[in-house]
Amino acid sequence: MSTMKLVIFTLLVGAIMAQDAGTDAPPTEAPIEANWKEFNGRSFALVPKLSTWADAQRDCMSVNGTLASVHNSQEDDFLKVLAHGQRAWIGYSNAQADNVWLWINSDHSDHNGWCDGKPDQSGGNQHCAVINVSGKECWDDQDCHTPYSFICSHD
Ligand SMILES: [Ca+2]
Repeated sequence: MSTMKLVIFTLLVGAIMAQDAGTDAPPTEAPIEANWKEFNGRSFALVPKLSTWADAQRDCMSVNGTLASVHNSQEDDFLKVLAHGQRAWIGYSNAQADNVWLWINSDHSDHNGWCDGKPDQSGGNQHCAVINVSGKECWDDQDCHTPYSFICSHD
């Protein structure tokens, strides 16, 4: 009798494990697709996964987006709220030349939200833009290798 119970228990555990194996991506993998939020005809997603700027861009590209471009102050305000006031990478970089800030998706937007005195190239190695710096709701240039959450966009 106890052998029979053991067999049933084993079968049950096996069935539960088989069911688990069939579920989707593990919770550590942020489902960016599920996070898209519409704003004025564009889509943005906060990804709360601490990443370098390059890794963030690669993750955004995996869902047919890029790190976010920002077209105007309305979008800028929307993103600051979307990021819950926390620092987050956007797709703005001067990696090619110190005085030339470019959007990673080749947008022509000339909007920027730099904090007073920024970008400042502090330490000489800051080539990527982050929003919500120091609770000031504006942008700063930071070392692209710093792990931050990030915002993707697609049009
Ligand atoms: Ca800076």
